[in-house]
Amino acid sequence: MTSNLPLLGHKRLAKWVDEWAALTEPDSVVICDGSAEEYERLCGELVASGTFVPLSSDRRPNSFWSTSDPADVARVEDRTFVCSQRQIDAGATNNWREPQEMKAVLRDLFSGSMRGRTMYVVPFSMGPLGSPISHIGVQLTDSAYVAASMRIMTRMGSAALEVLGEDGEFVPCVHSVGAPLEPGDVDVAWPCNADNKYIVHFPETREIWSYGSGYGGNALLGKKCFALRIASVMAHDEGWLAEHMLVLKLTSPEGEVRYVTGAFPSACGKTNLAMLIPSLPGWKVETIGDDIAWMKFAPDGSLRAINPEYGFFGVAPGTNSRTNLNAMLTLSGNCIFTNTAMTDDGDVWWEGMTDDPPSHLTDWKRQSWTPGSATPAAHPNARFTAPASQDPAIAPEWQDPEGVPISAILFGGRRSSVVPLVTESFDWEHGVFLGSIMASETTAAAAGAVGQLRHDPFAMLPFCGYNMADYLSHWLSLPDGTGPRQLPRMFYVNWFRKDAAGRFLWPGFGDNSRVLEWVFERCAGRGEAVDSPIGLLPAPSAISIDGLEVDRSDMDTLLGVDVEGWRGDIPSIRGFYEGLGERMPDELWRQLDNLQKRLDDAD
Ligand code: SAT
Ligand code: MN
Repeated sequence: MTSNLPLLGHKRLAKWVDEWAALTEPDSVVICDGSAEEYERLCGELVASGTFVPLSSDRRPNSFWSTSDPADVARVEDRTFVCSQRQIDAGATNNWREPQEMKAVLRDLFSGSMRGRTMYVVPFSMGPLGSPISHIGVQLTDSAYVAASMRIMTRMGSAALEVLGEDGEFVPCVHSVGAPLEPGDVDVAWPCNADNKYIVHFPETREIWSYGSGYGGNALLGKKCFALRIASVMAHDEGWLAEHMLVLKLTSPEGEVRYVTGAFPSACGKTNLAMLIPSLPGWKVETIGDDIAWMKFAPDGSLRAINPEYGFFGVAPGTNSRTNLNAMLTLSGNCIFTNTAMTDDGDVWWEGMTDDPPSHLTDWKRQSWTPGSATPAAHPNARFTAPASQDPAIAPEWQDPEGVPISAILFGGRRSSVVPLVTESFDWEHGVFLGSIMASETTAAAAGAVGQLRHDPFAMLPFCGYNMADYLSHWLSLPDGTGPRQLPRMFYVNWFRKDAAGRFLWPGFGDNSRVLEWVFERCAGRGEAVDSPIGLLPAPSAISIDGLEVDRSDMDTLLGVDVEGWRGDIPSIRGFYEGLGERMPDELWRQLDNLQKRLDDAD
């Protein structure tokens, strides 16, 4: 075995790498330095192995197209485990196994699993290097695709090792695609072990072991596994927040600035909202992050957020210059595309990118495709991996190690009925209640049925690394810190309301700035609100519809209280709360009873 291990001055790290190399038996071990030369070398190897197809240097310079095994296209929630010592600490919403038992199963699988491959040692910082809010991880992986992607998605390489020094703390992340090569074996373009996927978290020891998948959140372990599941546990224990939230900067025509976070489930428009071009004149939205926020209270009482990531792993289908021009510009080069289609002249294409598809494509299964074909050219969960720094709307302070002060938190899901365009919570506790009753129609971001309504509190259902009831208590406890705390206002939004004919009532995208304006005005102590059984609603005409095709009666539906609809939701919320178990906080049960009473009184 060849290796550049002597470069590791961190003894615990070197020992850990040695142990895993001995178990997984790679041909060689390479410590990634994060340099451009190394990235070029990795991409060259991926082209040689057929994983990457280089795109036309005129159309997408320094960019690559790849397609996965059709059995490895999304996060696998049924194969994702939280292995705390006690099952109750993983809670009702996580798959659980006794940690030592799970480790025994996985050790067998990892044994020899990197044979014939290189083990990359990928040091990375989640968050700006050296920020008091950042943390370091080190991922071992036998996938060059993952190592290359990690360089886009995280601050990867020697700089992260330097922060670690000789004795720094890191979250150990082990990843194998589970496809060892014996002498004479020919590799495939997308090695994986489709029938044996395990995405496993050991919250108490802050470890991640991932086996069998090479796709997205299953394999780029800094993202959902570390920055959400493990970090949510760290945040709970240490009094901060690791959340599935975009972070945006909103500037009014008068030049006033507010920062807003938003929790939305996967594939519900976080990237679009974070890069939005307001239809309202004079307003400006800039991006801090599009998927994850880490937040801590600063000594002055403000809640400070950083984006722990360095790139975007965004849903491609539906993205175009009308829905998200800034994303399209971000994708102009230096990107990896996975499971999109490829054009005959070496560019990418996906459903919704242009009004009419090209006359011929290679689809995500690498088959010839023509318009009218029975299957989509791009997989619905096709993704781009793009450097955040290329976003024309990236805020200058997006890498500020101190983070940005948050004034408002949005919660939202895909709800074709019942939930209004926007509601503000009465207070913090009611805001936590609104976050806890979020529900959303499922999307292609996770394997399984699409379009089914499921409860997804704070958009964290698949990402909370501990008992969801404890998570909700953690949110309830935040006002009680030592010293003054400036708590953000909370809003429940829904861009996805439809009429009886199935038509979207709200145009969304750039017009969501009209809702952001009201949020901004509320934070500034101005915007007008009216009381309702479900929360504070914008006063009629508080949301501008100038220039929209939306008429007043649509607005009445969008901003009205569907008393019967809400009452219809209550049994399912009760059932969900009951399912969360004995640790479910009394405050939220009381909130639910109060909502029921207010709805009954409204009759
Ligand atoms: O988890 S992924 O990063 O693959 C996609 C998502 O669910 O947001
Ligand atoms: Mn996400």
